Amino acid sequence: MAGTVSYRVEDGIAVATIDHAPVNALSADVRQGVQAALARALADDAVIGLVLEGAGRAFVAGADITEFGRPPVPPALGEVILAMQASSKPLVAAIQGVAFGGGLELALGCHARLVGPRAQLGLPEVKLGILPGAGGTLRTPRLIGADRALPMIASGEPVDARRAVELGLAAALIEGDLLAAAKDTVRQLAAGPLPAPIDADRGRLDAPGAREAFEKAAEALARRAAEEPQVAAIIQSVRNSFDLPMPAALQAERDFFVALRDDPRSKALRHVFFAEREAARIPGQPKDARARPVARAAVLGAGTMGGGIAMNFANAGIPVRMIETDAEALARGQKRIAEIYAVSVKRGSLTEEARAQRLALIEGAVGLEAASEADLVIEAVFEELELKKEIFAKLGTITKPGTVLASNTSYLDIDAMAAASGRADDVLGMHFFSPANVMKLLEIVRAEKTSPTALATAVDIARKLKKVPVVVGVCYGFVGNRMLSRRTAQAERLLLEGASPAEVDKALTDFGFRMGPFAMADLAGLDIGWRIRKANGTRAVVADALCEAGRLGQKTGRGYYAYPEGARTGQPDAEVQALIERASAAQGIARRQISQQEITERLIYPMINEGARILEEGIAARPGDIDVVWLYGYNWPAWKGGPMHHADAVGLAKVAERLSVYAAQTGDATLQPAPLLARLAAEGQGFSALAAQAKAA
Ligand code: TC6
Repeated sequence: MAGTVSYRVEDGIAVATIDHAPVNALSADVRQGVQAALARALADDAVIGLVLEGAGRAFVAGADITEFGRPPVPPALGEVILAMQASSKPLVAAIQGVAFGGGLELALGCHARLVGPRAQLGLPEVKLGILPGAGGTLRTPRLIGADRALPMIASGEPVDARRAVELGLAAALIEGDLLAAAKDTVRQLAAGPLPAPIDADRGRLDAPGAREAFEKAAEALARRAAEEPQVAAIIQSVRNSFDLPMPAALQAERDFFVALRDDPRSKALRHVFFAEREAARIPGQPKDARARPVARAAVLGAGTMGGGIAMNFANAGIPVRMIETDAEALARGQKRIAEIYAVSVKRGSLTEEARAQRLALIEGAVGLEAASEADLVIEAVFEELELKKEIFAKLGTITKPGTVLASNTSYLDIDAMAAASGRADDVLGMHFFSPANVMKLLEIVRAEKTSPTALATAVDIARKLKKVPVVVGVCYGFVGNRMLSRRTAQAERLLLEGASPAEVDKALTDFGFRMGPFAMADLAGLDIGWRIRKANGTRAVVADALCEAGRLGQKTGRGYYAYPEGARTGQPDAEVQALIERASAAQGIARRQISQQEITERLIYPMINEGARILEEGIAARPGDIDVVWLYGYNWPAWKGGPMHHADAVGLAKVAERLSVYAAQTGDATLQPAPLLARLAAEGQGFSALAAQAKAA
């Protein structure tokens, strides 16, 4: 028997323990092990039944996702479950932790399920672009009703132990000795006629009104089903449980599973799953680096960003001081936070009690000295390097030794701030994305002298704030904004060459972004970029002209689009078109019709090219880190896996070839394929080859 499933007999009852760290995923040897344990229990006349349990934190976290890209190794999970259902002796699942996906399906192959207080049961496959492929869409409806099963499978959200019992997924919640209770259940079941397995009767499918209730639940998912193929397949498969005999329904479910698993969209979602976890490993970090505790934090600046950052701490239950230079600015910031929480209460996503608790955790203060007791200070003042250096110099003297000093700058040089502080090892960047209380990405910028302890502290606190941290190096704009600036430049250039703002935006929304760059700029305010360009002495002729004309975006009712009477969706504006045409003429650019394909490639490929430079310079450690930045900081469509994964899916040779064409066409040397991109393309490799190398190292 495989070593990942151990087998023992206690008091005439067999106990099979799945022990396959870290999460007992159902790899081939686990499936073989369960099958062998069952055969052994059946063959032993002294054994009356079998308990299936998981070692460690998880019962079984599901299929082994790493196996999905490889040739299948028997037995398939579905076969194991059918063999379990055919057992002549009772099988009981003792679920102490997560039973997800194939793990829950395995448990549904048993005659009974008992849960411990920390159990979580769920079918999260939808999040990976697939559906439960071993009977989950068919057995869950029989057990708990199709109208309840469908939302559970389509959301992928787990239920806790109590809810699992309420729903009928599990027989009982055991607060005490779970294994002893499971053995008792085996004894009880062995004493009477063996209960029929789930497949043997239609269960709740035949309850009065079951079909109508299911169709109503399906209707509520119509919009998602149109966009996400796995949701459409889930609905159809659950419907099959009414309409098809079990063997045919199982086959149809399996066919859906295989087709979805092999779809590039699921591959992208699986890539994201692993990239996010890989990003948590900090390259070059010594093993003994420990995070310092952060009992209190301070945020400098009560603007939109500072306020959003302070809210993160309050939401995580950590006291935070929000510090301003004058009482008025502080009051404005506090008012804004109170308003945001009030909206959450009104929407029902926050209780009145939680609102009061959170507000109480944010203490307003005036003057930098108020930061002196904090364990972590995050500076979120104006983007002016001199001002920031001054602040860091003061922080270096007034804060306790070991206090982590972070800047939320989007672009500026953290090394310069570190030098000014006089204690560079405590300094790093913590770059939040707007709105800071919502967006999950946190770029953690490791400066030249940042200590492993400071870095570990920042990553640890990021997790406590429920952010997705990605460690990056110092450069202008770090990973996200540096790549974004390439896209922004091309978007502007495309306007001058003949595209309209609406055409550019449509290319990106068709690609899968929720918003195009110009609609986004209008929402954020055009003056942000204008201020940065002025500080850098750079220009963007169309954007600058719009700002000079007072068109600052939605807040002024006019930007790239017109927003009559506070409309939130912009309308094309002839004045903007005329302004762009004048700018083209002034630059001597002949306007032409530009295809959507060219627009899309010219927005996306230069970003990929910049990503290659970022990798080459070591600013990001792995291509997956860049993907995580784009997914969680800029709403890159998850089913396209991030820019670097997308590049691999397209093929680097094609990306390099198109970039060369556009470089020649526009005379823009930055569009020339970056050396790393050119090399990988010539070798027929993808960025994923680098990921594999990084992992091996
Ligand atoms: C399915 O079941 C389909 C069935 C149809 C069959 C026909 N496979 O998240 P963590 C690794 S689809 C392989 O950091 P946590 C993970 O990569 C599957 N590996 O820990 C990481 O490895 P690393 C449906 C997996 O405590 C380590 O485990 N199931 C799998 O915060 C720890 O993970 C799911 O979608 C896996 N299935 O959370 C469940 N799961 O250390 C997905 C985890 O080398 N998993 N790993 O980086 C989860 O939701 C969470 O991992 C968790 C543990 C709640 C199980």
